Amino acid sequence: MPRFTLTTPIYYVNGAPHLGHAYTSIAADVIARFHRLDGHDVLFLTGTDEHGQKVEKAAAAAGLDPQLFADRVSGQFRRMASLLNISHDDFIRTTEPRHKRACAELWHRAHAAGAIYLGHYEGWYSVRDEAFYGADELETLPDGSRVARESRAPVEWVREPSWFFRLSAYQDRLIAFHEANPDFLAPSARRNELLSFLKSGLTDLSISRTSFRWGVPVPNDPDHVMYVWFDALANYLTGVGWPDENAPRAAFWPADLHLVGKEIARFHALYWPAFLMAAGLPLPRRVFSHGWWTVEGEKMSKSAGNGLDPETLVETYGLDALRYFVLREVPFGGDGDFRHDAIVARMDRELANDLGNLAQRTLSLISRNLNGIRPDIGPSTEQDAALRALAAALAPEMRAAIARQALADALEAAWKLIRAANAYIDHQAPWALKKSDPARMASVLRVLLDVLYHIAVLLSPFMPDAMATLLDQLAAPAEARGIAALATPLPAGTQLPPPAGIFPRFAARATAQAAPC
Ligand code: ME8
Repeated sequence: MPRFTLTTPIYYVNGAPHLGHAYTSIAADVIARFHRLDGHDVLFLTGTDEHGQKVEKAAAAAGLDPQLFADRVSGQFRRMASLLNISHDDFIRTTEPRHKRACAELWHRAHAAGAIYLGHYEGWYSVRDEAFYGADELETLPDGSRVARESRAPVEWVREPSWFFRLSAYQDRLIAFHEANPDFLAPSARRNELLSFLKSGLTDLSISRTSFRWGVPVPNDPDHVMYVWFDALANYLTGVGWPDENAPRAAFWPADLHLVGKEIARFHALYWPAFLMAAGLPLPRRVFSHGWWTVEGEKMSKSAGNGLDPETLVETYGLDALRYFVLREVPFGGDGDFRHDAIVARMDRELANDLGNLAQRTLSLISRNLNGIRPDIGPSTEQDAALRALAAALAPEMRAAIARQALADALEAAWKLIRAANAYIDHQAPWALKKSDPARMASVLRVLLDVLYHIAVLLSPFMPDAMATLLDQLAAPAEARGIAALATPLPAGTQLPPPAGIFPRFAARATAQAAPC
């Protein structure tokens, strides 16, 4: 069985989860579910990033020991995953012993390869971004303080002994790697940015700190803790059981896909490959960096405290509508602004009208006119064949889109079929055929059932609960819910359950509350 390993970033525990984190997790979940549906052996990793000065400071501000603080916030991320129906196989916490072991081993190997040396660090550091900045990346404010130009985070001058990673020595290999693997970092605009950064020259990277304690200790130098990104990136190895070569998941490395937000593309497409090269480990196959959600034009962030709460969003719109909307509204890779009217419009127009009505009309005609019995496949007209061909093309089309992480394109392919099926039902008018041509009515309804079957299976990664309900209504047995099963028509003669609506209009959602934005 082909394997597929994918990851989300591990989220910092310095604040509560918001829509931005939900977004990456939902996108990764859709990709993981699609691969499982396609018969792959999937390893889907997520988790929390719990070390660093930012967490130490947030814990102090909350009056808590950092571990207790991390336990609490990590628990919130775990609950977010469960609320969003995220089907991860593991949840990695960087404070776990298995992770500290992986970090120490990665360090050892890079050190043994001569890629790590002891020096002094001096420079501008932002606690909030956990990053060092060059003077050219800063802006001086009227009060004389400095901030990082892009993130607006304050920076401070830091001087301390530090272990360095010899990043400069990897510059040529990294350039050669990116040139030989043009699909490694997507979308391509980010790759171009990265290549010009790479070609402008790399300086060695400070990878340890002595100014705070909350981190993984540096092997053989306990005054130092590891730089949080060295620690964090290693989580992907922790997740496959590394360095245990006999770990049941050892064969799941290298990862096929790291999904990340655009602000951390550089860490994943530059530092991470360099660390792995130093340790003599295979590199991941792809990094896809998506865009940012804003609320009223402002980037959501834990530091700014303007994040939309995933729980409120789920209560207001329903989980599957939220999952659908965030992936449909914005081409994956681009930025989006979350607007209440936009999600309501899509719920009503696309979910309730286009898909909900198609299912409702088909299933209630079968219930009323055919006693709810699944009809046989009849003689095929040209229109029947055209619609069936469109349905049969959906799986390969969605598979190709998902392989490029073009999640909105995958949804558009499904909607092309849904719109064609709506045009077909209007044109064939099966409700008018009951007396004049009942055999043709049954054939038309059977074509529509088969289209709904394809749609329900192929949209199930996006909307697992709603599509499971639709598959129940189609009486599709559990073993007929994968992509390979679509090649075999469901047998005629099965009794379908009484039809019930799948997607209520927004106004009809009994639990609808005040809009969160
Ligand atoms: O960066 N829009 O953690 P983090 C879209 N711990 N996605 C967003 C978003 C927004 N407004 N805000 C956050 C870290 N995200 C590190 C990662 S990985 C080895 C270490 C998503 O809690 C997006 O995926 O700041 C982004 O990259 C991630 O959350 C950052 O989460």
